[in-house]
Amino acid sequence: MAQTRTRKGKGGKAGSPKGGPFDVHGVSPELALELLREMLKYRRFEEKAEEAYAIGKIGGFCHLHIGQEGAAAGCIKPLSDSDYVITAYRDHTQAMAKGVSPNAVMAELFGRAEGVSGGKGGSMHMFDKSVRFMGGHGIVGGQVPLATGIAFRIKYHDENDVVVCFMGDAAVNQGGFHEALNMAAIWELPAIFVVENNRYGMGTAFRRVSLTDMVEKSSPYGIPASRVNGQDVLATYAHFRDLVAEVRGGGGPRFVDVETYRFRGHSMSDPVSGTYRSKEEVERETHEEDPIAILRDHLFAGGHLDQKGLEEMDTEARETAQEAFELADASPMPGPEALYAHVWAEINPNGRLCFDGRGESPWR
Ligand SMILES: Cc1ncc(C[n+]2csc(CCOP(=O)(O)OP(=O)(O)O)c2C)c(N)n1
Ligand SMILES: [Mg+2]
Repeated sequence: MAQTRTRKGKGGKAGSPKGGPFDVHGVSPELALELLREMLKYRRFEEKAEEAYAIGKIGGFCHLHIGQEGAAAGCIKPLSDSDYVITAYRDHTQAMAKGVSPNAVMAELFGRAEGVSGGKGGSMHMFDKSVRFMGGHGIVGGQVPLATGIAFRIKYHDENDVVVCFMGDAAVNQGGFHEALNMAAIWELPAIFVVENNRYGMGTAFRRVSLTDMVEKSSPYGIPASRVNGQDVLATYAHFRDLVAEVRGGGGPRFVDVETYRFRGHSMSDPVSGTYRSKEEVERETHEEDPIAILRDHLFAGGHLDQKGLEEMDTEARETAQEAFELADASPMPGPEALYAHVWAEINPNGRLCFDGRGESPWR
């Protein structure tokens, strides 16, 4: 299923918050406003993280999701609480979309004890099984076989959940991707494999490393594929709403090429543009294909949002990010005992793998 790119608008005009009919992909105005609120929260959070990195509060690797918010909001919103999400290292906003608090994500970025992974994971390793967010994985493509494993578990226990597995475009050339898709296909597992196709793996354009189109990558395994414009969050939401229903209904795995664009460099150490992509391209994409501006303009045009409403939403998003920054900064560093936590695994009397004598498996 191919979706066309969204009509571009200039936006910014105030309108009445009580507007006329709004029927974009069958999404209600209330839900559209919620998606805008979510995306603004992710955008302001990432900008705050960028700022914190620049003043040395965050160290090590840090990959921002700015520009790709539509993928996190649109693909995760249709899921239920008990569904699973797993992703690569560009994971801050997916963690928040699945229910991790911005405070716990920011504290993790700061390497603090109150971080979602106790300060030991950092930017690439957000993990919270209580909301079924299964990471944050630094090895390109490493999460794909894990997703197949989670989907196998769901089917084995005859449960009704689905797993959404995000990956970057570079992951589809990893061996594990192909093994994992094949197994998911033959066992008809409830998995949706999602490529957040921002066109580049670090400085390498996808077209330079693949002679075939992204949507063809799952065809050797018989997995139905589709493509959606990730900068149009309403189209993305509607597409995933339908896919999740099909997969939950026993339809087997799906593969989706979500077209998006990375507005920043690959990580905090890279420039926004370089020899691999032009300034003009970055300018065009960031100005004309910003998922937040596109949805804002839809809502303005339908009269469901005005400038004042937008500013209120934005202030709220900035306050959330600021609070996360301040709490993270005030949070203690992990104590020396953290060195020994999550190191040893044991089998408990119920035959389950457990850590630190807590009698629970990280996977339940
Ligand atoms: C197996 C493996 N090889 C190489 C790397 C180094 N590396 C880190 S990110 C990256 C590019 C990945 O690009 P993509 O999958 O498109 O994700 P994006 O950064 O665009 O979100 C590479 C090659 C790695 N982490 N893992
Ligand atoms: Mg990429």
